[in-house]
Amino acid sequence: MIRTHLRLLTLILTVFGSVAMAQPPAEPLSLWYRQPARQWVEALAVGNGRLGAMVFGGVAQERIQLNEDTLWAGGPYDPANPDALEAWPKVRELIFAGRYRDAQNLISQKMMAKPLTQMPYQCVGDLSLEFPDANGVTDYRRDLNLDTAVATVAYTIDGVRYTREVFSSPVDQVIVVRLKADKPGKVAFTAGMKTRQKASVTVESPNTLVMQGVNGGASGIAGALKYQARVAVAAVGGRIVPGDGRITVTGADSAVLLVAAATSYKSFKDVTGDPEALAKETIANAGGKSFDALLKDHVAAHQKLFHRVMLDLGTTPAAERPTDERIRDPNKENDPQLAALYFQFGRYLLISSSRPGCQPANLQGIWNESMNPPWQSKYTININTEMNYWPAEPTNLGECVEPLVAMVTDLTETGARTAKTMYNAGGWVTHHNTDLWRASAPIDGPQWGMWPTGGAWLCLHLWDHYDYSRDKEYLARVYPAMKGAAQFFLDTLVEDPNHKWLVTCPSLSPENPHPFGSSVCAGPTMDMQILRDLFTNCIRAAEILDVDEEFRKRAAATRERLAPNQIGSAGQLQEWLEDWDMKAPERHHRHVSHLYGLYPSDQIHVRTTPDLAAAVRKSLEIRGDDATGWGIGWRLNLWARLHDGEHAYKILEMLLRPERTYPNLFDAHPPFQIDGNFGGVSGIGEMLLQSCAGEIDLLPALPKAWPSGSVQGLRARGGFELDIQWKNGKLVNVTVRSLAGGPCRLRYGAVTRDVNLPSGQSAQWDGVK
Ligand code: FUC
Repeated sequence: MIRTHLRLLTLILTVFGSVAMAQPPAEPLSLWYRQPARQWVEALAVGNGRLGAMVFGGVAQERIQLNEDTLWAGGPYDPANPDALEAWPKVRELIFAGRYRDAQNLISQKMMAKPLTQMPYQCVGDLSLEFPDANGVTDYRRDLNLDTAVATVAYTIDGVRYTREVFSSPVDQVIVVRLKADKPGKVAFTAGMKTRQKASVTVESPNTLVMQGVNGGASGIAGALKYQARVAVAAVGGRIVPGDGRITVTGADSAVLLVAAATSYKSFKDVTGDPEALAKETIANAGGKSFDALLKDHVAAHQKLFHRVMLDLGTTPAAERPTDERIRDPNKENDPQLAALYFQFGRYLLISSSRPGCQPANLQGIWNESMNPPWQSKYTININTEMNYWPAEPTNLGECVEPLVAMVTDLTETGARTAKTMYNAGGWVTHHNTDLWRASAPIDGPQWGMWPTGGAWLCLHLWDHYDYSRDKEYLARVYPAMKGAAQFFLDTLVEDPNHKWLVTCPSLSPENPHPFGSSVCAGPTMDMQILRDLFTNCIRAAEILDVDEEFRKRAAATRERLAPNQIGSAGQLQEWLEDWDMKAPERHHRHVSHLYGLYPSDQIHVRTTPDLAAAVRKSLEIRGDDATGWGIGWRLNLWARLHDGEHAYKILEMLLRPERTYPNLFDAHPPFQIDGNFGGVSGIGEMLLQSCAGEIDLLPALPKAWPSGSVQGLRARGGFELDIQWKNGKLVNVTVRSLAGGPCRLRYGAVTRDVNLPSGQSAQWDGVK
């Protein structure tokens, strides 16, 4: 209704005004703008998990910046430092003697990776399209339709309506660009490519641009990859004229460009692929299909995942405005649809950056224009990579976890080498980062890198994928990786002389300095929580698979001896073994690592451990609400888990402000880092449904700002799918469908309902009794 009125108003203004103003796109799940992107964080992202593009939408010149997810610097390498083994006992002695700075210095000299930094994720380059007609533009709009995963640019010049559509097909493995005009013979442009890689651009007559190159080295590791990108141009009507590194089209009715790219990367230890053959074959296959068929297959593959969850938080007139205006000004008008759009945009990003068979979503997903991006756009696994995958299971995108599982499987190999070389331990270990080559040794410097618990945290995702699907064959496949992660700690945990608990050492509470001139310490709270989960999940898995009785006993006995969660003198949850929190130099630190126990874990829960939950609340209050993008994202999930909907909403509003969200809805750390987008999605999900501590909690943190709404298709542990509807702040109805068969307990406030459903069946509840 509101939409119709506004359209009418715009139409009247258009007719009586001098310049035609673009109207909002028909699909409400769209990002849209009235001007081309001037900077990268205004451009629109498309991706098929492997091939990414940023579409700028210029009128005189289109820039389509390209990525391929295996184009990183370097080649296979092993950074584990053999000097570590000898230094390790000494480091432990220094830490237990309270000589933290000395320990840090020794780690710096003897235990860090060689080289000290990992390899950067890089870009392929740009496809540029230059257009002869660019003056007198009216009615300009560019948009990204999240429902179809197509970016569109449209404008009028001299009465001719020009349209440009771009999508990255997961089916045909090409980026497709179609240019058309609503009058015959009006499509004309020159296509070219450029890059900062060591590469050449040539034309293969009659119609193909070929960029051919090699990746660079970094930190002394030589580049070992070849790559190739090909752009095949086809036109209806008109002429295609090949030139020197450029292809010109004139007088066409429409044109379609197919972009393929590949590298020689086969795995972290094998770079013998043939990018030319791959790119050629891909273009040949896609070229055999019509544009309509390419589009239809692309949309179907996207919607198979995207359509599983629908979210309605209400719509106000603010939803008609261009996306950049809504972000710039989110608080002036009540705009609940912006949160729904952000939620679905995050799901769109996960689908577009992490499909089975691809690399996992890195710090920027797959979208990066730089040769040495911030933090190399790697996999930072002391929060960022995990946060990328927080929404995967609850928002019904379980398939998107596959690349992460595959990466963990690789890490069991490289991490076993690191465990042996550095610690002479069994199992496998990964420190706070990894890259395309699955490097697993501590990097950057002891105060960030000397943290052995990254791989153990990743294993939570392996377990969660089982817990949400109850797929036992899958569990059998990933169990060895989980067991290997646990094995490393069974071999390396040490008794702390003070309390006689078993602790990690050396380690740190991610990146947060304690009061003694370092962050290096023994047994930080987060490590203990992660290991408690790891051992618990290994034991559960071994029981389900009926294997490894001895190992189970050992894991259980070790778990009992881990340092417990402790409440400190300020009533806070202690971040370290000792009560150092109030003396630590960075009290408002962005990381909230020790609160892992509340989220993503459920060791701490408002219902089952109220005292510890109150201590988490205290810690959060001390830390403060403001942080980097992902720091805010984590706080959002934590406040939701504390069942404080108003506080969670306040944090969500902070995330949606221009300081934390760019015009193209990418999260601003700043700079762009995709984890905040994903943390935002899971946080919105946690406000509506929580599946933890043995129950499915409905609307546990519903804010007043969303009085009525509905969500369909959220997932819960045990293999359940739920549709929830609420009105005036109260649950109206929930439908729970069982996908795996078995019991669950639904909770709405103080009321619970036990349901036991055979697979494929559903039940309804109104939350009253
Ligand atoms: C961690 C964070 C930084 C940044 C980097 C990629 O080191 O502390 O804020 O997100 O990862």
